[in-house]
Amino acid sequence: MTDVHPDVADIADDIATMEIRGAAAIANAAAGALATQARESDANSPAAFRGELRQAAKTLYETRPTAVSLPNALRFVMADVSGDTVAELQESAVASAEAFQRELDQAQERLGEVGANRLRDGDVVMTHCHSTDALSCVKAALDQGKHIEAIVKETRPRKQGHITAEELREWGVPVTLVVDSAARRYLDRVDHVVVGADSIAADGSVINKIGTSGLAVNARDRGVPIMVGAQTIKLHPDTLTGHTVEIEMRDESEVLGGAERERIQGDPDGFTVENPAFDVTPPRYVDAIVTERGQFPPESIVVLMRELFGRDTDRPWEA
Ligand code: RUB
Repeated sequence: MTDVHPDVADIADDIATMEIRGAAAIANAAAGALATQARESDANSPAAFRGELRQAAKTLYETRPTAVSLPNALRFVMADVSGDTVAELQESAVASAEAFQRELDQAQERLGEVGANRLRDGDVVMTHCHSTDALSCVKAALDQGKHIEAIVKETRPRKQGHITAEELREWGVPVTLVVDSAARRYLDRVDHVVVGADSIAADGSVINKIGTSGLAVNARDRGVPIMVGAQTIKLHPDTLTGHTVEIEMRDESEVLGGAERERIQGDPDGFTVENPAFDVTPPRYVDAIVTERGQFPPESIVVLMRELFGRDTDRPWEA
């Protein structure tokens, strides 16, 4: 078996441990890692080079299962690798990864402009977790001169809400941080719930950070519209053929700290901790999915998915 470059192994480790997190950042890092693998390769034949690249992609693929942006990124980059010599293959892999990364940035900027059109001057948004796609909508609204305020859910257990709060404060947005269980109480002050997505299924279901579905149900109950900012790289092509999206289960240590664990586990019989990282919000709770191709009601996202992915769900890291 070929070894992956140590820098690629480090990036895979950073993704698995969430040093690098969020679907877009994971896709960007995975593409960058493939470029590193290609650039640093000392393969002595095109076949050996392709084997190394496959192994690198497999290592990256196996880090986290829910954000489809990761396999989509690997697929996109590897689809465009061509050449008859190792040098040609290296050059084309690096160019393909860089093109992918450029498109990722541009898509986020474009979807931000679309999402910003839904926000009015003076609106209050509620956020969950930390999504660069969702935040790009807020940023674009600010750039349009709108005043926006934010109620930011903490997002247990990893508290990615703190990252969101920090970023919004840097942009001058007044922020109120609340614990997750306070969300419903604050919804009557909110004009839009704005979240991101790790994957979007063919039926328009949105897979995002655990707690999104409860927030969406509450928001619907309160009549607050829910907008999902998601680049098309978040569309999950396997769901076109009936596959479901795997929900990552993370370690219980994220939920229970050392002292808490000792106290509760004084009587460990029948005691378990479950820590699902994501949940599924059915399409009926979502008002709009905002992409770089425009906004879509969730039920029609399948049209875009077919157009962009067709039956292209191959797994080049397994070839
Ligand atoms: C992050 C999360 C984000 C999406 C979208 O989960 O659920 O809402 O990944 O983010 P985690 P982005 O912190 O477990 O990776 O819009 O930046 O792609």
